[in-house]
Amino acid sequence: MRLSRSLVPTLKETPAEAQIASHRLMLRAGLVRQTSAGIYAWLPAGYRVLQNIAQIVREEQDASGAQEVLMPTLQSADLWRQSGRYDGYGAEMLRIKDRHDREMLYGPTNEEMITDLFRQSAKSYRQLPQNLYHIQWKFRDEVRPRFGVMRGREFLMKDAYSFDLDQAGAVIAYRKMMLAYMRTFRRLGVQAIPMAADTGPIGGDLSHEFIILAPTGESQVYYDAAFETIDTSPSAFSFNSEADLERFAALMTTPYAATDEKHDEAAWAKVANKREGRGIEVGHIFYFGTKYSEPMGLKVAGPDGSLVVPHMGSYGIGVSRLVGALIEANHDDAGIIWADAVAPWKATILNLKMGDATCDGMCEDIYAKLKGNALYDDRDERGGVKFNDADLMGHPWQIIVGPRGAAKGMVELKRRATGERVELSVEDALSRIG
Ligand code: 5CA
Repeated sequence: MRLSRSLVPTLKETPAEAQIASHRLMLRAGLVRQTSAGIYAWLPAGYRVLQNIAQIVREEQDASGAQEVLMPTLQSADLWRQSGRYDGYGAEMLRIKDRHDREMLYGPTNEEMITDLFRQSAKSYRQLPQNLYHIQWKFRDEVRPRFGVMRGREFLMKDAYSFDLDQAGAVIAYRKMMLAYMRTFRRLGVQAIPMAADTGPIGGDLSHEFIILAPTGESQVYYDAAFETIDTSPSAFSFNSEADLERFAALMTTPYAATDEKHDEAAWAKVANKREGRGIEVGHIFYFGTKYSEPMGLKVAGPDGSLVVPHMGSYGIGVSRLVGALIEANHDDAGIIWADAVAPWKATILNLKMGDATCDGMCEDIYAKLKGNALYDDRDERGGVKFNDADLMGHPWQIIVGPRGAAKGMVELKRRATGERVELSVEDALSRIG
């Protein structure tokens, strides 16, 4: 993209309404704009990051064997009456009436809808197990939406729902998701810690939150350094081996890990390699047995012909929250530091002398070679402005083209994360970027 013709409205001033670094930086780097309290429009750079994160989440869900679907945002109140959650959900649920006075709601989560879809077509135990997920907008009328996209009212979630014949099967599904989550967060470039959690309105008796470490996170977390060295790669654990999954789950749930509220000083004292930090909840997984399948009448024919009520779990990742959380985890005084895997563009090209035939020619050449993976700063601005905006926006690589270097066929390549700058030929710079 050419910056001169893009809607990337960077701000020099710090917006007064933003209390935390990621919110400030998301506004300053032109990623999002608030349209109503807790509701955001995603501008081109922000939307690219959101899609990159969603794509990594999708690939790891698919690798675990889950199937992608897309359910609507609007749901019928009747379905929620069947599960018994409609009245209890309270003011967080946005309730709507259509022109026929039918009660609808903007989905805060999809347990009811997926259970309904599944009961319409699953008839036999032979169709189990299955896991279905979607990446869809949710609405929760939070009392105090804050911190930008981290606690919004409308937000993008990946939610998966597993169906198994019995509890033993559901536990395997749960472990698969835990493994998929660890791989997802690793690819996003952050350390995630699974922590035993309360189940809240989703219900059930087995639940883990996934907390990623970020110096400005909302909660204080205490954990065993063992988490940092667990190899979660496909060579270490296979989704198809129950023994692997059991070994993995033990590695993930045995070492000490707790947030403030559940911290146990006595147990903590026994941890050899203590780690402490701040954390942000970016995922939450639940096993809740027949909490929805039973009241909603989901039954399949079991192996002996009698009807069986499937056991279910649900598994969420806050996709839009992750954009803020990744910035909390990786930024400095100058701005965002994107990991290569999620950056809106791999590189930015800074033309320090627009109108200079050599600089312009070299920039156009690099821009064409990077095939859509670069943001070309072709604005008629001073170098200082371009440097500051490039640091603010956090592109992993900056290719700096000035008249002196260009005359020799050289550019400067800067790595945002380290600040390292080297002078290279165009060819060498492009091969470094890869
Ligand atoms: N049905 C279950 C699992 S699919 C569920 O809804 N779980 S949840 O309530 O824990 O939400 C899943 C994830 O969505 C959370 O871990 C969090 O990362 C994200 N999330 C929840 N509320 C918000 C919010 N108000 N703004 C942004 N992200 C949110």
